Amino acid sequence: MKKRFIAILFILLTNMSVAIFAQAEDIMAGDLMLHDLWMKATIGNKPVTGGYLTIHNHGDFDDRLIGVEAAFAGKSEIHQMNMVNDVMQMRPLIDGLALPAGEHVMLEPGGYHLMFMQLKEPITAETSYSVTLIFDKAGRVPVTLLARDLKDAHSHSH
Ligand SMILES: [Cu+2]
Repeated sequence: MKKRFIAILFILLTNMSVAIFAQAEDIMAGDLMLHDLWMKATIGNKPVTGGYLTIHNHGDFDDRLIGVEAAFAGKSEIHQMNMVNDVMQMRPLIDGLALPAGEHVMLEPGGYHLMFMQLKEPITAETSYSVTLIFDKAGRVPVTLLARDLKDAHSHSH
C-alpha cells in the first residue's frame, strides 16, 4: 500500500518537473514556439549586445517578427548579418523577419539577431532580462533572455 503511494507520488513529481522544465525552456505564443532564448553578456562598458532564439511557426499561416522592446536598452532592433566583400555587415530588418508557416527560423550569432543598443546597464551572465517580442499575428509576447558569457555562448552555438 505504502509502496504504491510512493510510486504514484514519484510519477506525479516526475511529470511536474518535466512541465516546469518545458515552461522554462520553451514559450508558446499562439502557433509560435520559442526556444533557446539567450543573449550575450557584455564585456566592460560595451553599449551593445545581441539576443538570440529559435522561432518555430507551427501554424498554417505565415507570421512575422516585427519588433522588439527592452527597458535596458535605449534602442532595440531586429538585425541581419551578412558578409559583403569579406566584411561582416549588419543591417536592421525594416519590414521584420518572415516566419513562414511550418518552418523554424533561427536568430543566432553571425545571422539574424536581436540588437540591443544604448544599453543602460551592463548585461551580466546568469541574469535574466525581460524583453517583449512583437509579432504581426501573435502580438506582443513577453519573454526573458538569460545572459551568457561569450565563451559559454560560443560553445553552445549550433
Ligand atoms: Cu546587429
